[in-house]
Amino acid sequence: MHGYRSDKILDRVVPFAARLDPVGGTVTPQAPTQQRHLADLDGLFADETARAAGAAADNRLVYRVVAVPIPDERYEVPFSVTTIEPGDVGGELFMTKGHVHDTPEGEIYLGTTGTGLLLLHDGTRTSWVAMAPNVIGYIPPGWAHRSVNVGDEPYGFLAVYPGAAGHDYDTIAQEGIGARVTKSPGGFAVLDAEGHPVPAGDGPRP
Ligand code: PAN
Ligand code: ZN
Repeated sequence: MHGYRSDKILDRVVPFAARLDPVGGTVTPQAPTQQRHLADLDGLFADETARAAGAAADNRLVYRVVAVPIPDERYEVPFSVTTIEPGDVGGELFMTKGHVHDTPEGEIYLGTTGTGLLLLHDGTRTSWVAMAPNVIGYIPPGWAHRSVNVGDEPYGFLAVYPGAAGHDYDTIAQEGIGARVTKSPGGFAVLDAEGHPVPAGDGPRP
């Protein structure tokens, strides 16, 4: 029995309800939207020449993140909706930058629209899970994660994570995430650095 806590640090956000609009890809109330266009994604795709040409031509929006106004602070549980547009750069499907959490906190994704893929890497092993509306993807502690739109319509998902997680983008930028996802006649292919298919994750192994 610990009783109630009155620490100031626990009083940053008062109780509230948020509303998810899965079609619009928003949550309300919301903080300023983050947008990532081709021009913001230098070095992300294998074909940097095609990325730069696309940025110079129409600079398409690749993805955006709409978050509720909950601070990224210890004890909070921020959440946001990411929408990745359909498309590709030189055959490599539109994706997020991807990151690993600074502290090895896990995370939960809930698919809301379209079809996507949650790509995971722990520095040695690479895995992925197929995402769709009402599918819950689990990101275990310590696994880097990136999302990819593998369909013809926007892929949206709700992400919920511990506020102390922190976001490290440099590790993936320098070392990759173990696989790339490309268009293929069957839909998409998840290939490692040697061009071998990476099998999908086969479920929880507690
Ligand atoms: C997500 C991601 C979001 C955008 O909310 O931050 O999908 O991807 P990048 O952060 O890799 O650009 C999440 O995993 N938060 O921890
Ligand atoms: Zn994350």
